[in-house]
Amino acid sequence: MKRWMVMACAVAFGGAVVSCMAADVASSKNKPYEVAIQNFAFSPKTITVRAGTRVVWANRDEEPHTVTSAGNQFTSSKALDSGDIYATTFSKPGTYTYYCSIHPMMVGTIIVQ
Ligand SMILES: [Cu+2]
Repeated sequence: MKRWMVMACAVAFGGAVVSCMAADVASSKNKPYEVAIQNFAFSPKTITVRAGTRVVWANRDEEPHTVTSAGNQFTSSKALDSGDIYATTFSKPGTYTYYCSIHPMMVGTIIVQ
């Protein structure tokens, strides 16, 4: 059972290492959705998820970045150092835009259905 969960995580995230995910996958019918922060961009830049989905950002750059909600639509992160992860759950449908407060050119959108 445990091995199956680990494999499911690897498939869901394309092999990316997200250490905290096994429990979330097991306890939620909505799988967490990972957004990579790399090369001074959020990737994918725009995602569409179901209400109740946990979105996980992973800073894969060598620079610090933030996940800052435009208009305080959701709780923003603190500065994420290289390798840090930030996650929050989107429970209400809507369009959520965010940016990096250190590099405001970095923007992303989460569409919650
Ligand atoms: Cu940044």
